[in-house]
Amino acid sequence: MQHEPGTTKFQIDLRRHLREQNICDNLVHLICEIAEAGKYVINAVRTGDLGVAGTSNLYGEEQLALDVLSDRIIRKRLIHSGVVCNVLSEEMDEVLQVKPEAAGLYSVAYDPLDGSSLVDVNLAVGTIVSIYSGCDLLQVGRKQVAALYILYGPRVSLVYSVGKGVHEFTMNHLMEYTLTRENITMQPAGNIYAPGGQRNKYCEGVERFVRYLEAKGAKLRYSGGFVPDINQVLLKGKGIFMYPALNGSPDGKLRLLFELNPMAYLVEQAGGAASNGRMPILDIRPEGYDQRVPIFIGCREDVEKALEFVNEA
Ligand code: AFP
Repeated sequence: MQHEPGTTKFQIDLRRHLREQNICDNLVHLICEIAEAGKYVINAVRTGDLGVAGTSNLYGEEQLALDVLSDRIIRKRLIHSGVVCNVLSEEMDEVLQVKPEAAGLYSVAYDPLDGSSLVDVNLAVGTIVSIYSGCDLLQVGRKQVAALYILYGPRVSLVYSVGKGVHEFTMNHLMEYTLTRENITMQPAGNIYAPGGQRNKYCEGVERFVRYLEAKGAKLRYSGGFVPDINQVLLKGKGIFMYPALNGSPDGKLRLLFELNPMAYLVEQAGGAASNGRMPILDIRPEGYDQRVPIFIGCREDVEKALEFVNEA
């Protein structure tokens, strides 16, 4: 295959696949830039300093050096991409305006290294990205034009959708991505469940739902990393992840903009569902950048069953 000058096989694979989706060239470029940043993030994860950065994000969480470094790598790429209007990461205190105009540009909300506290025990972590057209980052999730995650596990994989199915690329020994799964689809129901949070703080309905799952033989699969846990449910095509409202934390833990909207977009594209217990995640109008929301996400029938238990109680 004749490579275009200045591009590697990796970009042609991903770039070519993106071009086949008949989307705007700026969006193709943006997703390729984010994918390219992933190469530097995985290098930092594998070799970087696990020490504490000595700073904290607006949630008061101490920022690990890797959080800060990953955030900087991705933000730099976005700024220099030339196609970004506004940027906001989970590690930033406020929106960064890169360009004032909106036409032909995109805004990006991202979690640079979700689960970073798991790196020092060598568990999988990931980058989660949500992309909107224009400058408004408080649009409902259904308005996303693309969503993706990069999973830094035994292998590095990138899963994306631009609204035309969900596709997985896996990084080879040359750090090039090759298409490994196309049009990923989920089964109506599954047999694994990932129960986030402390079970003794679950409301009655969620507790009864978990007992229902156990009674039907579902297996508990929970790593504490949102990206690998969702990736397992999505790629096995069966099961449900939940981080429900807890006694004392009515909004759960996970953040709408940086974690739930992009994952809900991908899972719905694969035929699954994502709800806060009352309505689809993608229909929630964000009230603020740091909004947290309870989540039930995975196979459609499993999510529907969860809602039955939650709303019955
Ligand atoms: P950290 O980024 O602080 O490690 O939290 C990871 C996370 O946001 C998400 O990746 C997990 O699904 C969730 O927290 C796990 O939370 P619990 O440890 O409370 O189950």
